[in-house]
Amino acid sequence: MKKILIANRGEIAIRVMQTAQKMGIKTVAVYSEADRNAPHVKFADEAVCIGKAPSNQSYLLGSKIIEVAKKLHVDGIHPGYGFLSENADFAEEVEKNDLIFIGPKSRAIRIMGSKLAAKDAVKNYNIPMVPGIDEAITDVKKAKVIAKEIGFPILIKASAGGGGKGMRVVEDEKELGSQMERAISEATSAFGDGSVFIEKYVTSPRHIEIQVMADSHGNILYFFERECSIQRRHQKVVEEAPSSILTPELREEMGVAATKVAKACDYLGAGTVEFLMDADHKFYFLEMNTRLQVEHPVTELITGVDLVELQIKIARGEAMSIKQEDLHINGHALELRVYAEDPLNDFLPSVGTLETYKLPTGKGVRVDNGFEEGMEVPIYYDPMLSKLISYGKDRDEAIQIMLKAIENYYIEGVQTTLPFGKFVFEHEAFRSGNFDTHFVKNYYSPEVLNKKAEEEAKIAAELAVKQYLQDQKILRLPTK
Ligand code: MV4
Repeated sequence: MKKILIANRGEIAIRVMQTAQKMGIKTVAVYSEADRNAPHVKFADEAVCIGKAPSNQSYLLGSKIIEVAKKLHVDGIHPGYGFLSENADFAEEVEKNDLIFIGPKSRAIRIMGSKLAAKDAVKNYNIPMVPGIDEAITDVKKAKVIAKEIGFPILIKASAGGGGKGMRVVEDEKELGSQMERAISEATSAFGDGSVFIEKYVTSPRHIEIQVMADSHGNILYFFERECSIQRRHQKVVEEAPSSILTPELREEMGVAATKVAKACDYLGAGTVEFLMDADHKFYFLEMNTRLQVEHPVTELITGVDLVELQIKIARGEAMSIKQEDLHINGHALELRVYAEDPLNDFLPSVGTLETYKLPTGKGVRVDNGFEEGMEVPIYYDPMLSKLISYGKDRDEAIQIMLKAIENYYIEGVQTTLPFGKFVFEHEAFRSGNFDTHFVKNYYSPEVLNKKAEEEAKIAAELAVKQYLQDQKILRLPTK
């Protein structure tokens, strides 16, 4: 592979290009009219404008991107995350045009894109699953029988669902009929597929996912877990590796289960197997994400492996040279997603120009960034500015480094999730490791953030007064 095209923008496009560069591979960026001066365009060896700002007229135009790739004699396409990364038709089209899709085969993408197909694929592999059914259901009477068997509360899920869309918690039998109707109509309008199924509702789960890598020679490795329970409305905000609640035994059990899921769909490349973990530390397979994930850096830091490099080698047909026994967890890593969103105003996108934009640096600090000072934050795309990542010898050190890095990250012109991150990393529940997916809902409100800011301002003011009085004393000395 001599040249690859990155079908993405922002930090992930740059992240992928950095590794390509390191491997001596030339890079091609694609961009929309809104991204003409974006850092990912400047970073690439070549760059081609593919359309107007809205993503359905640019970054989602699969055929256009393939056309560019062929014209520039590209060997492979890296899709990043989001956009076309989990589009099975695109992956197939790429291969049909004699280009390499740096990712799994379209068949695996298709299977894992449907929760029911995924359940079906893994059913002979002895993977722990939440009690429930593995086929679409429309008959309320049947649903009632099943729900009683499973026991309330139950959860209705859309097979084609993602990001919590089409999910309905049902507390008791009399709500079941109406909730099922709603779930089916929501799924139909959102995904064009009204298939829903029923699972036992795990009330206070943690979200723990396993990174896997599979090559074309039959090797499948797991790169341990990421804890992603700190999320807000299905949007992750803080991730870490390792999880503070896994024992070595549990870690191995989940790792092996994850590799079996990969095997079940004949997986290739980087993938993530999501599990729920209940209060008794029992884990259940949820779904598999068939892409490189936003939070992959925390895994890179604790394993010392460049996952993008491995993706590219696998796509070239190489066998992984590492063995499972070679992989170990070293230290602890945290990630904060820095969004241009206002934590004091319901996390609404905060648009504007980055008047000041200075990244923190130092030992144990990594920033995967897609922006620079003076740039506007486009309204057309996900408002994530960067990922602030810290690495320490243990969790406490990683938290300290993260807090310092937040303090040394200077952004003016837009509101960001930096203060929210500070709130999380200072919170007792986070520090103790005793939290679940309800963390944000349970502990966060704009008031607590305001109150904290007020207290800190007060302390700062007191310190300033003290210093002033000190200075006065010193100044007076000579006149004595
Ligand atoms: C669940 C669950 C509880 N019980 N399934 C949310 C999105 C989709 N990936 C699956 N999700 C959940 N499935 C059962 N049987 C709770 C969630 C859930 C969740 C999962 C992971 C991270 C954050 C979450 C927030 C709310 C609900």
